[in-house]
Amino acid sequence: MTSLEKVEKVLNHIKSCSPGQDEFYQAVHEVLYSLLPLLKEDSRYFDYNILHRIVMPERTIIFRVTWLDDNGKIQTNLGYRVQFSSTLGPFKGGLRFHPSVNLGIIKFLGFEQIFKNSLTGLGIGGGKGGSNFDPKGKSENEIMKFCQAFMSELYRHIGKHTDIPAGDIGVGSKEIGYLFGEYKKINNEFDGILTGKGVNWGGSKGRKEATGYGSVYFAENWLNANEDSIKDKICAVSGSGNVATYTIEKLYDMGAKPVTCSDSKGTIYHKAGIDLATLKAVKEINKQSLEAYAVLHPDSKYIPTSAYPKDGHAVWHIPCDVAFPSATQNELTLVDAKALVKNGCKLINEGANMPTTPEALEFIQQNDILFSPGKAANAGGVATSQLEMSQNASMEQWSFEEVDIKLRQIMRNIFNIAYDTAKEFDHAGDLITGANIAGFRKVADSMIEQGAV
Ligand code: NDP
Ligand code: 2IT
Repeated sequence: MTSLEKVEKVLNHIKSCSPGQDEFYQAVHEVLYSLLPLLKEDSRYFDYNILHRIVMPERTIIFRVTWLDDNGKIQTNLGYRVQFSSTLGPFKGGLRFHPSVNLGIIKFLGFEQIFKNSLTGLGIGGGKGGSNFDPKGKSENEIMKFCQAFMSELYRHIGKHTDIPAGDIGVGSKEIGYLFGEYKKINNEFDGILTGKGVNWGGSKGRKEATGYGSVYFAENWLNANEDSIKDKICAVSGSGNVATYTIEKLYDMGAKPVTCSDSKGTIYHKAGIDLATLKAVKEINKQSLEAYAVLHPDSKYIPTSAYPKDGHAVWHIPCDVAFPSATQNELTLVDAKALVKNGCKLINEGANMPTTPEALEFIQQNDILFSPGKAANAGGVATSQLEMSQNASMEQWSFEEVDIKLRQIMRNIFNIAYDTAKEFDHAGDLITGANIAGFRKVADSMIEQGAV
């Protein structure tokens, strides 16, 4: 059997034993195919059955979360924690609270997290969790009640040497606070079992900003390698949550001009440049739709989803030099990729996890445009989470500047390893291949060293 046939066999196997998990198949498909140059030259990965093992979570926990809403009614949601790989360290990865969450989505995120965490060069395994709970339209009290109910089951599966969750979509410092409080109450222990904590009670300075800042540092490295820089670039950013907001903040800091942001209801195009203070006030503080931004800035344009191009997203049809998809999976389609290329975009830098569809990726690879895969470009968040764990373990708190210097260095290292590995396998400039092989090789070699477990 050829390497390709063996890869196809693994893919068919996961489809038959875990039906209906499209996002998970998508993530596995992308990673496994890009490993072919490595698999062809090193048969050990087949001899030790690494592919079949690595696509299977070490442990999958699904649980019921029951809580009381403000009317005293009993509500129920599903909770998940997929502990994918502890080869390089304790399971590590975020929690997502969004109505679209299901096992396939948590598995795709957990699978990506294995290789992302490996690329950081830090000792962290991969995992992900969350719930189909929708925080939108819930009162503060209901969010707190839900978080407490979620932790009343999750607590028995996590620990500072076992599994350390953090935030993701719908889970920010507020939710982490409620989750932490409940864990502490149950265990009677003040422990670093979550990251993204408040800076007054064990959180790291710079963690909130880290994913967005890191994404821009990654883009800068990629542009520098092409004798260019982010300075003066017109940038299209999607999303308006944690990653998008701090991407926009860092873009201004480095002399670029972000002109867009978006949410689940629409897109803002502000040619003069997104007003960061308004964006934070509308989304972070008031939790409004971006329509409110356009009211405050009549020179900006609001495009509701009903006016999006067919099979596309308005944000990618606005001319830009660099695109930062920073909202969610599959938010940049073939139609969008064609518009970006047509408008002369130089770089697509993934801040979100798997925002680009497979068809869009294929088109991008056939065209003269730089691409940064999310598992490399958005790794600054989880890397800074590990810096938080390190501070918790030593009972220290580092300054914002210290954390930022380390983050910049980590992003440079990730870029270098993805870039050099692509070259090593005759795929110069293809950071998808470079990041996947580099991330995989370290985990797979370590699995071989740790035996059949
Ligand atoms: P937030 O919850 O802070 O923000 C998410 C943003 O994306 C919001 O603007 C939201 O719009 C929008 N969004 C979410 N789902 C959809 C959807 N189905 N369609 C359209 N828009 C959507 O999340 P984060 O900023 O933390 O996460 C953004 C992305 O970055 C995710 O892919 C996440 O996995 C990834 N990521 C996050 C990291 C982190 O540290 N937080 C680290 C690495 C990656 P609305 O406000 O209308 O809901
Ligand atoms: O996708 C991600 O890397 C995150 N949501 C952050 C995970 C973490 O543990 O900080």
